[in-house]
Amino acid sequence: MTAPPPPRPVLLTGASGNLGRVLARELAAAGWTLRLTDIAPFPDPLPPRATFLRADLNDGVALLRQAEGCGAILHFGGASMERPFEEVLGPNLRGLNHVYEAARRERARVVFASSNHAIGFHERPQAGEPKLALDCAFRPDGYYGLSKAYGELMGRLYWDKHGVENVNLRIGSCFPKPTDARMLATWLSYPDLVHLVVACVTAPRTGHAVIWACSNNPRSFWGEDHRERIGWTPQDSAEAYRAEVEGKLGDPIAERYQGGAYASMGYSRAAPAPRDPFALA
Ligand code: 15L
Repeated sequence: MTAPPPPRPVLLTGASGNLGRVLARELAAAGWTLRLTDIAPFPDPLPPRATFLRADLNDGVALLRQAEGCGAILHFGGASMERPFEEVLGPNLRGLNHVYEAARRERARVVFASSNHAIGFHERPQAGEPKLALDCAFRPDGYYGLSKAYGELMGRLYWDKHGVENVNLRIGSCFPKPTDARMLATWLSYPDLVHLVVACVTAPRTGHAVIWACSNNPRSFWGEDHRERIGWTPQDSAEAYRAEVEGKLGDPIAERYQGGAYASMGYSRAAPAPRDPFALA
């Protein structure tokens, strides 16, 4: 990483989760001063210059205190997969508002871990069809995806009304390596994630931006986005793992939609939906 550390500390929510731990380790190694927080204990030795506070995202006062003096908030906390509505509500909706209120007070930039599940009920593009555009409709594939759509819209609101800059990362599948055929499109490597977050924080101006956060995968479902604004070019590609995973398919509903298994989870239509989203079937 070449960019110098940001001048003000950076708050990272969800620090004890898989992506939080990667970011905490790598950003601290790059000389960043981090304030870490999570509802779960931090499982690793505390990196240099970092502090950790165990707190619930529902606790707005704790979040405001943690954010004091910070120049950016990396919001990776909250439910990170499909959960019942009541379990999503507190951390992902109320908690998100606490993050944005803290950002407004500190004039901090928010980097929000959104998800492909905000648009998971878009069909996968077939050969020759265009990739999904950034301004496509939100088509969440569950309560988790719905909370991510809400999070992106809150970013839109806080930029329009309060000038709080925010970058919304529609993360595909961020794991050490792809584990099924869908991830040939959606995989985001850990190094590409770290460079993306660095670019989000160090870019001179972002406004309200949205990024399709996957590696340089030729089979990606997604088209253009705001990456030029932040100066990010992913370096890895899922194609290197094609032979390992291309036979690993899901059920027909999962294979039809971009969100994969999240789309088929609890699916109760009597017949599959028509391809035209406006058809009444
Ligand atoms: C996500 O948003 C989840 O956090 C992650 O666990 C994966 O399920 C990923 O999406 C995915 O779509 O593969």
